Amino acid sequence: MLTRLSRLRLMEQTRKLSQRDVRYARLEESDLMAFESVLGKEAVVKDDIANYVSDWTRQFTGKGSVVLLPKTAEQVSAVLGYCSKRKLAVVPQAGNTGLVGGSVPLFDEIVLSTKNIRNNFEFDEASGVLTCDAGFILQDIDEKLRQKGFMMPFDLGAKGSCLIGGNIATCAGGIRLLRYGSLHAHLLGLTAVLPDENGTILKLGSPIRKDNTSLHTHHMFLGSEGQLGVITSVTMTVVPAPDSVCSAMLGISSFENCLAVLKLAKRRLAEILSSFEFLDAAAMEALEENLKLAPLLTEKSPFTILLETSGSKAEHDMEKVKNFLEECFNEGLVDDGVMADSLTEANKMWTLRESCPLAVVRDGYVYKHDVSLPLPHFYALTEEMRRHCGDLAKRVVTYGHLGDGNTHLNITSSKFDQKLYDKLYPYLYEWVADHGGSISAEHGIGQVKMPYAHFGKQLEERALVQSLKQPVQIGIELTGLSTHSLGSHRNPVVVMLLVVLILLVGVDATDPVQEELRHPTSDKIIEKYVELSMNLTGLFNGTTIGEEALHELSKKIVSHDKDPAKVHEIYEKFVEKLPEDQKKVFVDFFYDKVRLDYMSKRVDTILGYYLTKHQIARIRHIMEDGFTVGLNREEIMKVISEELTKEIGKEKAEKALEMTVKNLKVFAKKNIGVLDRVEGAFNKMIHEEL
Ligand code: 2HG
Ligand code: ZN
Repeated sequence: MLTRLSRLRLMEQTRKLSQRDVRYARLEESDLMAFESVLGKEAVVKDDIANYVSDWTRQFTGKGSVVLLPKTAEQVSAVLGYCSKRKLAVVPQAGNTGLVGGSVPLFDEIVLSTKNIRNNFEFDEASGVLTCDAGFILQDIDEKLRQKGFMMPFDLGAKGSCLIGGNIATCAGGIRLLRYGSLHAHLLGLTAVLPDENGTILKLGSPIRKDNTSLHTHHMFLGSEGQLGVITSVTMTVVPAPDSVCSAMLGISSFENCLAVLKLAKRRLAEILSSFEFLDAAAMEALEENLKLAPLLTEKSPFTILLETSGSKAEHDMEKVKNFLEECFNEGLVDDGVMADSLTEANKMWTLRESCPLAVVRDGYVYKHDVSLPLPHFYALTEEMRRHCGDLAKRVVTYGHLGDGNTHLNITSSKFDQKLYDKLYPYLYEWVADHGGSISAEHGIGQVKMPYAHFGKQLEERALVQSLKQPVQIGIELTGLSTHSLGSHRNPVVVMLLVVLILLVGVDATDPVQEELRHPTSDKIIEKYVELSMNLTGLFNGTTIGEEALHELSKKIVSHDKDPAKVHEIYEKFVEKLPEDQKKVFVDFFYDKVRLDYMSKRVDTILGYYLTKHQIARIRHIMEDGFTVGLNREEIMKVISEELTKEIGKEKAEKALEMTVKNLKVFAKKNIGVLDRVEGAFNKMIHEEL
């Protein structure tokens, strides 16, 4: 169960998402005129833009008031260069078929749609290499290629409206990954425009198959969700279209048998196995009840598998599939099954699978999940969530790409239900990370998973990602999609708790104040603003320093995040204006906060060496709970040590605690009195929250 403090933390995160980013300028009439002069009047759209500012699920709607429709990379460059100079926020958008709210404005960003960038299309049959503009629709590309005996190596339900540039930006997976591999196996290069003052046009990679002359920079854009720049053209390999395709639907009574069938299919069908899709009984029910799509199997089975082979010789493939099915029946792995005898029959099978997203939406509201799990845990997640949600959920439905370990767990209710939401998060994502899974398999992070993006990821990896992103994000940050934030979501209670609790206290040669003021890894000012504001108001709660003044101060500090001299100046001006009694209170508390933030980062780094981020988060929850129910320091230490031992074994747990305590002791020595003051403030806050 989520504690009150954990809920507060989530509310804090939600609040972060609902505030306008103060770094960005507001759009003015003169900006629209500038866009019109670059793109032409018809490409600057202000009316009927509902479909651009809302996502497919209609769960995310931004306040953007203009959509730009450039036709070339040069036009994108002119727009981004202009926006960068003017500090106007932009959200890139392709087909807007995403399911995580990643391609619509968070606030009032300009939508830059790539759908009209579709002039160049070149395909070389000898090498199988395609170069085309980012705005081509996946299905249109596929149809063009099929005329020449080729096809795209991936396929997905949204093929009729998703765009190739968006597919690359999300690293789309789909139903044939099992056979042709992920887009990393196919992407050879791309053109992208950076959001800097020059609107730099980057041409990365090349159309040749082997090119090891440099870092494979184009692969950084795969799955980057628009964070790095706007993709305007793509170069990739495609595959010969198969001469024979065979689909079969199987009814299976246990999940264990589904895995046994998968194992056998990989062995017996080997190179021709192209899809292994999964639907549970709840998915079948939703299809029948909400879309009137009847099941194709006569028996109702707890699990349905849709299997596809793609090969070059029909008789040979058919024989293989028949033998395989026979073996499945003989082994008692399959209870019921049909093979498609015609394209119409195959289409009926695929309609069932591809209509699942629509079927669940019809229940009213859907909490969507796209996660990867090691196969033994694939369906255990569904069972766990069914148990966990109880009557709160209308339906707990699972379909997905079992062959890739990618499950789409869709939990429905008739309308948005805060209770169900609170029950689901962060519990579900913690469960996934704890079981060795990924919280985003193929749909990306977007707005939906932003607060959990760090689950299961090593601190060092996130730091590396951040450092790689920085040189690219030299101008404006493309918002909406720029969600892989490194920003800490720490609230002051937790920061203090960590220090107070283990109780001891240092800092090495680096000056903590300078360290904080530099904000070296600051990536989203809004997060900084909310965090700083909350920390300051929390810390000064009960003093004579007013909240308004602290919000104002936070805003100013984060707006000049990159300029330490300016931050100092702001800070000093603020202190100067305070009456004498407040001056002292502020200086003391402010420096305490800065020191503690610094120390807390160090502790995270130390613990991060032994624990994953979500394990650290859990330890923090335990500490909070312990404090909230009134355990003393020794008792809390004991609980933590037991919990750590459970997670990483006794030896490592002891080492992690020893290192943490050692660092905290040094801190205490160098910052005499800080911990006592913080402990006092912490106790006061806990009382107020209860
Ligand atoms: C699919 O595989 C898509 O059908 C959508 O990735 C998944 O609706 C979903 O959750
Ligand atoms: Zn999928």
